[in-house]
Amino acid sequence: MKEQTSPYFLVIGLGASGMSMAKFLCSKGESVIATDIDASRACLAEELNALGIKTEIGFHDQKTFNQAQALVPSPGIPLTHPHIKEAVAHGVVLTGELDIFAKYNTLPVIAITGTNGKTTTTTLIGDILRACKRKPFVGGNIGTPLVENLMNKDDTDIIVAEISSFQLDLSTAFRPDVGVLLNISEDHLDRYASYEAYEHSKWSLFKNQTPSDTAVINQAIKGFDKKCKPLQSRILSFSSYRTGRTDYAAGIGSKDIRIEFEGRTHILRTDHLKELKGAHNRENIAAAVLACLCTGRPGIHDMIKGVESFKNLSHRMEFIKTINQVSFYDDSKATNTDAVIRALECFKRNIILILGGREKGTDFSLLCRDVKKSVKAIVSIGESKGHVMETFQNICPVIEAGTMQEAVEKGFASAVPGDVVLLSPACASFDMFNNYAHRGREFAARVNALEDQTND
Ligand code: UMA
Repeated sequence: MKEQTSPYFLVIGLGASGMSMAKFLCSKGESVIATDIDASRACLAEELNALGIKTEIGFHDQKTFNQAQALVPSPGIPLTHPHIKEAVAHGVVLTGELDIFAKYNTLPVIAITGTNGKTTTTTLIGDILRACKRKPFVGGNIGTPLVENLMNKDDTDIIVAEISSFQLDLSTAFRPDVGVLLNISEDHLDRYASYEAYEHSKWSLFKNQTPSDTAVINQAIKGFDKKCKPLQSRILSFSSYRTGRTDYAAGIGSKDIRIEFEGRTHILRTDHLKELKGAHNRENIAAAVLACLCTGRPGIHDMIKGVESFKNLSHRMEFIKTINQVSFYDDSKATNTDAVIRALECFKRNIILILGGREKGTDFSLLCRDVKKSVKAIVSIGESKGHVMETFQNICPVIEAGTMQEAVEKGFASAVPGDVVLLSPACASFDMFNNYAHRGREFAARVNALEDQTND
């Protein structure tokens, strides 16, 4: 392939995001070079080469970075990467999926961010809109890059986008018609200089909104009033009844949600929703319903049908099975402490907790109060074993396990009938697995193998 002389976009990383981005930019007639540090991505590079895209695989070349018109890093690549820093210092523009998507997209966008519940709420909004006869494209951090919709438009009439802080950090122009901020708690502190920097990233979802746009925000987020002040958007907030405030668009009780929207009140019963249990899911429902109400007044009955059709997602409090009256749950998606607290709240007691993995600046002590209340023993896995032992050894028995098989077997051995063995690790999975889904599948496989052994 000949030397690239014209201005080009450098797509960095050939995971889901980078592959779609390289193909999309190429389809728009842009010159593209794609690079990935991992030599095993060579087969993916062939697919791009066939489209005329030059690739640099198994290495990153500083010269290629410095001579680019713009860098498009994949969201998982830190912006402190030395090659990126040097190129930016040379004046190379940094951009990302959200801005490139915003430039070409013509459809209304609902964008959802938050530390936890993003995927559930994004899926739920998709379900509600479908029940209201809309044709949503559901993508973003949830798995399918947004630019995929620009390449295969079909009959989509609205975009529902799960957005991560990493994606927001690369955006200057993204402006969703409806932005949803579910909650903020400690996460990704290996990537951010401080918790405040992470918070700032999450709130930046609204920074380009105008008075014709809507921000759906949880009142329980720290600094809610102060952070809302500079926003230009119409604000629809949701809150638990218990706070005593009444200036919300959705009030959340223990069995229902009261929606006040444009002069009308709707009461949504939630106690029958088996797939959306817990206070955190009532928040997700409230946010989803408010976001959908902004999309052309859908009928409340259709919206309720959409909520009722929701099916629980894999690796989020997913029931695997019961063996000798011990229940096993896969909550592998719980990669931060707040998500683990939500999981513990669902059972309240008799929990054997499988905890640990690759830390992200994780402060395990945030779990101490809930572990004291509801956890009988911890089985610790992964790189964080020492930190887990140090934090919890005076609270409950901590048992170390080298593999997921050992973790499941030791968890089962510590349990008595009526107990729950819960994989809810509070950590990333990359020390032992390819991703959280791989970790969850391995857990389920080991539980199934255990059942076979106990039946022998
Ligand atoms: N790489 C390099 N150079 C480096 C480092 C990495 O080339 O210095 C390469 C790797 O070899 C690999 C690629 O970069 O080939 C990986 O890029 P990536 O980590 O961005 O992964 P993608 O597969 O592109 O997935 C990304 C999101 N990943 C992250 O934000 C970490 C996915 O979110 C998202 O679904 C996907 O784009 C589509 O939009 C996952 C995630 O964990 C689910 N998100 C975080 C979260 O939810 O907490 C934010």
